[in-house]
Amino acid sequence: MNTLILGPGAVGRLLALHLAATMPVTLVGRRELPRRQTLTTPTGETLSHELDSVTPATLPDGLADIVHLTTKAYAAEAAFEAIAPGLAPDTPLVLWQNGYGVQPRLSERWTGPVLCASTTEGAYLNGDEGVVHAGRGQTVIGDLAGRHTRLAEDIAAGLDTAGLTTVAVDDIHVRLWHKLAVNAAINPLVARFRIRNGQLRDRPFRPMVEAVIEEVSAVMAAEAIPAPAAGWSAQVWSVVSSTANNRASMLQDVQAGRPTEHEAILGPLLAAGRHHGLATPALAGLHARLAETDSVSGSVARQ
Ligand code: KPL
Repeated sequence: MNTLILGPGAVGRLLALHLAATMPVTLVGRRELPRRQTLTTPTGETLSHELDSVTPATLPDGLADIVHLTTKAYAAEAAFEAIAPGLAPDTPLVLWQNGYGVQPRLSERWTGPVLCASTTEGAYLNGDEGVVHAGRGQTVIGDLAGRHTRLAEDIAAGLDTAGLTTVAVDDIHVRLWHKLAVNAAINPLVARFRIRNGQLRDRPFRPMVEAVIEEVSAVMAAEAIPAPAAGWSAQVWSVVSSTANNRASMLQDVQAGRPTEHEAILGPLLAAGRHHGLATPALAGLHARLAETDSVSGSVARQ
């Protein structure tokens, strides 16, 4: 089973280096990477594999039996469009993006089965040569219409055998919204104020988080997304505590002058709020602020 990993960032290379022990894997990115890639495990061991690395222009047609799309949310559709003409129309596609936007759109558009994955695995890149698996997590996988249960189980079993704890679920839509809700309460604020997650517990940030949670809870209730067992507030504060020392992904993006995933994370909440006639001033303020930051860093990057 030839596996394509489209988007060789941290999650992409984490997948590639796990799967490479069990099947042929090709990385597809904007530029070719060194063939020898190294995985540093959470216990500090290093494992190396030789991986093929190509660009969309040098990818041979018909190579993929399955595609894992692991780009950032804002880059996913363009990246997929660049390789889609060379894929068999029934090729399974697995989406690993944050937020909720790419998933319904590509599920609608792609001719083959589309699955969505949501993961709490922690990883960061170690330059061009490899990836550090910083903390073990869990991955869930399923499709939005519940039509590909068997395929989700097979892919989950393959990832699990490769060493990434994964289960197939029949409520991936709810799982994606839950992750989005927690991300919305943490990521935009830490990116806006350039702080680590744990600092959200202190003044003046705590009431800002509470204001976001209140808006998110109202939107989730209106969308009929069930709250986590402990409630939204407890869920968010528990993630803040367990990731207290993290520089969240959106903060890392802002600090590196990269675009953020604010549209994928806040956009669906704002759209759902509008649809249900709910006021979401805290979410709207964060969205506007991050859009401004993105356009400034974008214009600096373009100079
Ligand atoms: O998933 C995360 C991220 O960094 O994107 C959180 C939950 C905010 C942890 O840092």
